[in-house]
Amino acid sequence: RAKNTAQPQSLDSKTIKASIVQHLHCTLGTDENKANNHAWWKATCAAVQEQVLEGLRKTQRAHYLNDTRAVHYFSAEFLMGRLMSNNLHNLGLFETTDQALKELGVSLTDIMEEEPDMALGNGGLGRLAACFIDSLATMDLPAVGYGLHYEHGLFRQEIKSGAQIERPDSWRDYGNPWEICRPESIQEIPLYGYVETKYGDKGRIQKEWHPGTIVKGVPWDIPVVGYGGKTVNVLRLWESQASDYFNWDVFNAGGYVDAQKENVQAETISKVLYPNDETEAGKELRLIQQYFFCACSLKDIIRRYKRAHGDNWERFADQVVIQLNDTHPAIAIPELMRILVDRAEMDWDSAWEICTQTFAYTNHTLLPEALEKWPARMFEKILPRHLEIIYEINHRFLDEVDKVWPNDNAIKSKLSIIEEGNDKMVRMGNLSVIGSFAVNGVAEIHSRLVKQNLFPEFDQLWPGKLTNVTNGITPRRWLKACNPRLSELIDSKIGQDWPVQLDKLQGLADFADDAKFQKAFMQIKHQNKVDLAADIKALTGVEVDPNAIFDVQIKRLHEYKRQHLNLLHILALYRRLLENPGYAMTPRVFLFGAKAAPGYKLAKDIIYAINKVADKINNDPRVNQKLKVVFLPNYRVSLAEKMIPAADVSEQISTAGKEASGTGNMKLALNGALTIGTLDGANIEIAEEVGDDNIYIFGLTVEEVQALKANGYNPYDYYYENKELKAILDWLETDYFTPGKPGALASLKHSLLDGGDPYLVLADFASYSDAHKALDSAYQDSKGWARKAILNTARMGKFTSDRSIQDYVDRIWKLSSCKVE
Ligand code: 26V
Repeated sequence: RAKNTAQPQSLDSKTIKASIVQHLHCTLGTDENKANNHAWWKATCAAVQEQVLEGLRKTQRAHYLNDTRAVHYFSAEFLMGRLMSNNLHNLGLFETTDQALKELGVSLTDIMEEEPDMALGNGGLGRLAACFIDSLATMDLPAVGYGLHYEHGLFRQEIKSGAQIERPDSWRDYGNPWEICRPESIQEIPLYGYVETKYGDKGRIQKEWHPGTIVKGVPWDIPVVGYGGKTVNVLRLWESQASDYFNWDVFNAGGYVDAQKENVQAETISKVLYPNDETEAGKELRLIQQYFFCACSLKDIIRRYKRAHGDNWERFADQVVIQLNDTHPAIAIPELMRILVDRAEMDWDSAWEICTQTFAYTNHTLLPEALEKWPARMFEKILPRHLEIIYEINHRFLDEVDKVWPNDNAIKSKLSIIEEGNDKMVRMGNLSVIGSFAVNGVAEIHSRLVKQNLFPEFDQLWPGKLTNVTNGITPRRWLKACNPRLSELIDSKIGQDWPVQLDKLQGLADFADDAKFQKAFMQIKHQNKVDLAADIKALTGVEVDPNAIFDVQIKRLHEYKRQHLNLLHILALYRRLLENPGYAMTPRVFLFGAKAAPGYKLAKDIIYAINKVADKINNDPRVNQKLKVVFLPNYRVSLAEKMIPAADVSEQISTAGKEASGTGNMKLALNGALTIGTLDGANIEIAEEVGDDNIYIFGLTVEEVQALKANGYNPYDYYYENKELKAILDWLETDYFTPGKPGALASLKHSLLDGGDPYLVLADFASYSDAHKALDSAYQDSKGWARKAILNTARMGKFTSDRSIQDYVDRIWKLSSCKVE
C-alpha cells in the first residue's frame, strides 16, 4: 500500500500572495482593482504552476539519474476535470492559498469555478486513467501518460424543451495554464502510401513503407502532481499539425496524385474526441487518431531509451512497460514490430519477444458492439505495412494454435486476428491478447467473464495470462478535495494519513454507533445537500428540499445502465401517490446526470422522457411535497464533485454481467451514500466490503440472466402479470407527460416490449421496487441509516486507486518506486 504521508512543502501565505500579485501584473497584465475572477484564477494557476514545475524538474532528474523502469499508460482518453483544487491539495497548499486570496479579497472557491473541465474522455475509462496517473505520482512511481490533445473534448450538453443538444466544448479558448508545449520533442508520423519489397544481402527480404503523407505530432505536457508534492509525472498529449515535409519519394514514384487524394487534413486528427462510448464506430479518422498518438508516443519512448542505452535493444523490455487502456492503442503492437523489424533490422522472433514483454492490455467491456474491429481494406489504405505485419503475427500465431488444436478450423477462425468474410476485419481484441504478456479485466466478476465467455481458448492456451485488477478511485479528488467537511471530520477522528492509507478509514467503524459522531456525519451530509440544492436551483430553477432523500444516478446514458428502470420506478411512486395521497414514503429527490452519444436515438429518448416526467411531477402540487425529479444538464467531473458529497442513495442498477466495474459506485459509497444495485461489476466487491446490511442488492444474477435468456425471455409476461407495470408503460403512450403530443415517449415502451427488452428491465422491476421500499423504511430510522452510511465510508479502503496501482505494480508491471529529493 502507498507509504506516502503527505507532509508537503510549506510556503507561507505571504509568499503565495506576492507570487499571485506578481503574476497578475506581469503575466496577466492587469492589477488588483481591474482583475475579474478569471484573471485571479489564471494568476493563481501561474503561482501554483511555479511550484509544480519545480517538482517536475526534480522528478525528471531523479528518473534520469536512476535510469528507472517506467510504465507508459497509453489511453485515447484522460478525463482530468479541473486541476486547481487537486494540485493545491496535492502540494499541501490549499489552506495557505485560500488564506492568501482571502487577504486579497478574493474567494478561492469562486475562482476555481472559472476553470473549464479538461473533458478529454467519455466516462469511466477516461476517468480511470486520470485516477491512475494521480496514484502513480502519489506512490512515487515513474510513469508517463500518453494520449491525444483534443481541441474539443466531450460535447457540452444543453437541454432544450427536454431534449439533449450537443454544443462544442472549447476548453482551451482562453488558454490552459497547466500545459507546456514541447516543440523540441515534435515527432513526424507517416500515413497512407505503399510498401516496397527489397531483397537485401543473404536473401533477407526488407520492407520499406513509402508513406503518402507525413503529419507532425506536437507534445503538450500536463504535470501530474502526486499527493505530498514530491513526484510530479507528466501526461503527454499529442496535437496534430500539418507537416512542412514534402514527400519527394512518393512524388518520384508517381504516387503524388494518389497521395494528395488521400491526404488527410492533418489538423483534423486531434480536433475532436469521439463521443461514442461502448459503440464501435469504424470511422477512418478514429483509426488515424489511434495510430497517430501511439506512433508519436513510441518514438518518444524510444528516443528516451536510446539516450540511455544507445542502439542496444536488449534492455528495452526491462525499462519500458506499456499498458494499453482497452484496444484503442492496440495498433502500438504492430507499430513496435515495424520499428524493430523494418527499421532496426531485427529478426522477427527477437522483435516479437521484445513486443510481447512490453505490452499489457486492460479490457473494459464485454458488450459486443464495443469490441473494436477495423475493415482490413481501411487498414491497407492508411497503414499498409501494419496490415502485412498483422497478417504475419496472425500466421505465426495460428501455427501455434494448430499445435494445440490440430486441424481445428473452427477454433482457428475464432481466435484469428482476422475475421473472414466479404469484408475482412481486423479484431483488435485478439491482437491485444496475442501481443501482450498480461490481460486484465477491471472487477472480479468481469475478469471471470472475460476468461469464461470472451477469451476462453486464450485462457487455455496461456494459463495465467488473463487476470483481474479491480478498479479504484483516487480518494484525494473523490473525498479530500470534493468533500472538505467530511474530510475534516475524518481527520479529527483518525488522523490525516487516510488519503494515502485508505484502509485507515476502518477506524471510523468504531464511531458508527456513537450518537455524537452520527450527528456530525449526517449534519455534514445535510450541509452538502443544502449546497447542492442551491446549485440545482441556480442551474434548473427547481427547488428541492434538503430533508428529502437525495437519490443519485450519474453515468453515461445507456440501455444497459438502465436509467429507464429508475424512471419506471419513479412513475410507480407517482402513481401510488396519485392513487393514495397518504402513501407512506419518505420525501425523495431523484437526481440524474447523463450524456447520450449523439447518434444513440433511444438514449436521447430516455433523457427526453426523464425531463418530461420531471416537468410534470415537479409541477404537480398533489405530489410535490414527496417527489421531485431533476435532470442536471452537462454532467461532467466538476458536477460530479458537487453531487457525490450530497448523495444519500447511489443507483448502480445495470443488468448483471454488463457493467465491467463501475467507479461512480465507489465514489458515492466513499462519501457515505448507500448503494441500491445489482450483483454486477464492482458492486459485488463493494457488498463484500460493506456487508449485506449496508447495501440494497436486487435483481437477477449473471447466471439467472443467462438462464432466462436461454429459456426465451418474453417481456410481455411481466407486462401482463404486473398491473402496476402495465399501467406505467401504457401511461407512456398517452400525452399525459407531453401535452398535445401523444406517443412522444412511446419509443421507450416499444423498446421494452416489441423490442424484446434486451437488458431485462421488466424482469428486474418488481425486485427493484421492493429494494426501494426496504431502503425507504430504513431511512426512517435515522440512527440506523447514519450507522449504515458511516460504515460505507469506513469500509471503502479497498477501492483506492493506490491499491489498483499496487496490484498492477506487483503482478504486471514489476516497477520500483523512485523517491524524489
Ligand atoms: C469504446 C469506443 C468505441 C469507439 C468510439 C469511442 C469509444 C470510446 C470508449 C469505448 C469503450 C468504453 C468502455 C468503457 O468505458 N468501459 C468502462 O470502463 C470503466 C473503467 O474500467 C468501467 O468502470 C465501466 O464499467 C466500463 O463500462
